[in-house]
Amino acid sequence: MTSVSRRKHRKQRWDRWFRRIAFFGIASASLALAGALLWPLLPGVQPEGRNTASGPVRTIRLTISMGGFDPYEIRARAGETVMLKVWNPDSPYHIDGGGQHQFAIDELGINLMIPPRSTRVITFKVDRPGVFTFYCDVCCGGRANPAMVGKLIVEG
Ligand SMILES: [Cu+2]
Repeated sequence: MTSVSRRKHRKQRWDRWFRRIAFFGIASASLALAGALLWPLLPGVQPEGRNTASGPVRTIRLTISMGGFDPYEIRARAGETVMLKVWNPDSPYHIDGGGQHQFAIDELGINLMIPPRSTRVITFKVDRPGVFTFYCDVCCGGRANPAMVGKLIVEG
């Protein structure tokens, strides 16, 4: 091998390496970007769940409408932070209470009003096990209506 061809050979090898490194660099950067964008869409991953509360966070979704609570029974564990998202699909033109609903648990000092066609989020922590009644008292006969009452079951 002449020194020229050796130099040429070395340069080719270097080019190959450079291309390989550039390829892996771009590939991993794209993967990282795609991951960062898709991460919040994965089931069970709640971007809003990344809050400052210590300990596990449980996200519960609930619908309240003229038909009542769905689900009407929700569960959590003592010590967990519960992030409750309450969706009210009713129309604002409802003659009964203007389509507004409530989510209240007296024992826990929770009293949330959910305007029509909107979601309200409340975060709370229950330290003790127990069965807590939640209700809506602003429509359809209120608490006297069995559909407007539900249960939060906190297991120890
Ligand atoms: Cu209601």
